[in-house]
Amino acid sequence: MLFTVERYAIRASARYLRRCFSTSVDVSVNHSREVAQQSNGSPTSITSEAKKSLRIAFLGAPNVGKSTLVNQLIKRSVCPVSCKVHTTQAKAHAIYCEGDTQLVFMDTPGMVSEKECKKFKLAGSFKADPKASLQAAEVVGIVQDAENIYTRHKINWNILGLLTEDVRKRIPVILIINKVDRLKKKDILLDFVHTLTNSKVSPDFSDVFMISALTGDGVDDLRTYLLDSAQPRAWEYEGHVYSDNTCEDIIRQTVRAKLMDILPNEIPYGLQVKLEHFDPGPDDSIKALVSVTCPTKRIARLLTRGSNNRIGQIAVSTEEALRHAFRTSVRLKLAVQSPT
Ligand SMILES: Nc1nc2c(ncn2[C@@H]2O[C@H](COP(=O)(O)OP(=O)(O)OP(=O)(O)O)[C@@H](O)[C@H]2O)c(=O)[nH]1
Ligand SMILES: [Mg+2]
Repeated sequence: MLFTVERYAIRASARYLRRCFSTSVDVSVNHSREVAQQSNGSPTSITSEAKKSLRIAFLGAPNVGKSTLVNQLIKRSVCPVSCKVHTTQAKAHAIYCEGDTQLVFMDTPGMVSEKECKKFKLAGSFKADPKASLQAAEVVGIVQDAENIYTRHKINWNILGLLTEDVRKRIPVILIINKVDRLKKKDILLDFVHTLTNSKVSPDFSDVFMISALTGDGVDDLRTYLLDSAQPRAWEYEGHVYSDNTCEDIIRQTVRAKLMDILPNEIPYGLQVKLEHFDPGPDDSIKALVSVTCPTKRIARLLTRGSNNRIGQIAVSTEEALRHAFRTSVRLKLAVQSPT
């Protein structure tokens, strides 16, 4: 172990306390005209010998906040986020450049067992993608949900299964305790971090971070740590690229995530979301038409009728997220379809 538990618990808590008195990351929507351009760094002026890079995979149980964290780290909402499980269905790269350094974050679907995969009829990517991301990673971040009293003190078994001896020797593993904003008593936090780091089955964590991906608390520290850990190497992506997904994928996934946020129970999992029309204008603005096909008329009515105008709310919140992703003006139309 690089640090004793006590030492890094103290370091981590000091970091946490410091953050409690500092201002949080600004995640306000930026309307500047900038599609597929990083706002920071000027890659063309950096020689390839001076460049540094790091690939980071995030693993965690479903809904712990992996995608929220990736979005905060790259300062764009490119990964779909919702309050329900299984929002992320396949791995995606999100890229952040600062000065001479490029960080490639790998967002992954929440870890599930073979049994859960079969039970919920999940795509093969739920099993394959965390493993593939781990293979490609140079640092792995295990994300734990501080709010979940049932799971916060133990590392998910499916993750432990992937962290073989070989992987543990090859890749530094960091522990990321997320959703600390949900804890009223901070001593609870130190208690379960102590349990996690002392557990015989846990890997030897290189460091521990206590963060809130939602408010941005602690995320700057994590980003700085990763920037400092980057290796001299050519960049994997050109400096203007911030996702390996297309704009079309990001639009479709964001609509799906907003449907998951607003519709109850299992309903959103049965909807088909399709990008029908995508029109990037000459002024960099984006117009898009997305169809949402419902399995029954009743579900279509749930979206379109009633005083709460669910489909209108979804359009507004999707546009907001997409403006934050693309940093340009976005006009979105949603068409609800049902069987005739
Ligand atoms: N209070 C609080 N909520 C958070 C935080 N981070 C994420 N969330 C919320 O947790 C929920 C799940 O976030 P996601 O980022 O979609 O989680 P995920 O781990 O990517 O989930 P899957 O892709 O389904 O595995 C969303 O409602 C987020 O707003 C946090 O730091 N604090
Ligand atoms: Mg996710």
